[in-house]
Amino acid sequence: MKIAAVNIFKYDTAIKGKPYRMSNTVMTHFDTTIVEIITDTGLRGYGETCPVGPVYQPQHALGARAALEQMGPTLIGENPLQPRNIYQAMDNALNGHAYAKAAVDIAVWDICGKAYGARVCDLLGGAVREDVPSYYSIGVCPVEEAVESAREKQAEGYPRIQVKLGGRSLEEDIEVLQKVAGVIKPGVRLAADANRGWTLRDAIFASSACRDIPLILEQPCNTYDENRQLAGRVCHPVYLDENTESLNMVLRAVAQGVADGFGFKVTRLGGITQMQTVRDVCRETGRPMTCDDAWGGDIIAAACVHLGATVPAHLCEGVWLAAPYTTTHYDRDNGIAIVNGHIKLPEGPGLGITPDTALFGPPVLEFG
Ligand code: 0XW
Ligand code: MG
Repeated sequence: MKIAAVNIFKYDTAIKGKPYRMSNTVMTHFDTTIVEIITDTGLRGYGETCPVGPVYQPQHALGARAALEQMGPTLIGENPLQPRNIYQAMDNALNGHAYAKAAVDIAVWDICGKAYGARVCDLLGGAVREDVPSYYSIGVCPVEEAVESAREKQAEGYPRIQVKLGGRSLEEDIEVLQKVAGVIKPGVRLAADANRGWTLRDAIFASSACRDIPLILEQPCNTYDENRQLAGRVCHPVYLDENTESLNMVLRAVAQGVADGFGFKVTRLGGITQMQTVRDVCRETGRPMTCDDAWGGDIIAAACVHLGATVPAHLCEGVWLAAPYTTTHYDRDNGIAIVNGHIKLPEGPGLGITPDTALFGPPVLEFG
């Protein structure tokens, strides 16, 4: 089988309800990039990358499309049933830009599943559950709103609540954490995510003020070195998110004891091929992990759910989806949804969804 054509689409997804606020950015809509790979047998596979604006992380939408423009021609004629070789072809064409390569990689795994008549999760070693736990992320907001949202989302069945912090006074962050913790039900997990917004001082103060609350601190400070300096100075486990841009960073964070767990983004790490390895590193080293992406529609959601379904239960901290915050499904009949805080694995083959490309308008780039 050979890749005969590659189409790249750009699509703007609106946010439902209020803007989504994090320590360093406020989002009202998202610019996502979709990759369609067409094979010489007529099979089509879909991938997506949506770095949630240009500030959350160094990866951004314009960069993704520029990288895909650079790599597109070299994909033509390659065998899509060989994800590692496709990765090598991309690496030969462009250094870095894993988040753009991820969209191609996801599309290639979709094709593999369709060609072999298997679900992506089964190609990844097999699902350990069909109903994958999700978690709800409460944006930076006033304390009453955060408490109400935490109550509501637990009542809906979410087994984990993530509270966004940072970008305002530390006193307000601490109050939000303490009040939200006051309504967390037994068995529900709590994550405090400052999205790089805290100084070392803030993280140490906040952790000490909340020392009796069972929570994890997600990406409290900006740089890897700052987060490294938290070791032994905070009362809570520290998870890395934004700093994990490659398998090498994950290995380093584990070896140096910087990360007790991870909030992973599939595309930032380079796609399904890379996440499979990272998942196995976490299994070997006992690091809990999430299988999320920064944003995106049904294609990314499907990739995250297939991966999340293969993470051992004691390490699976959930799969975050943008679905509750957006209005559109690319696959109207079979879109990925959260019900009772959990996500049903789509039935295959491949990713198990069929995007309606008419939604995206004409491709912005075409190869082949
Ligand atoms: C909650 N998320 C998975 C969605 C936003 O893009 C940020 C991210 C995170 O955990 O940082
Ligand atoms: Mg995070």
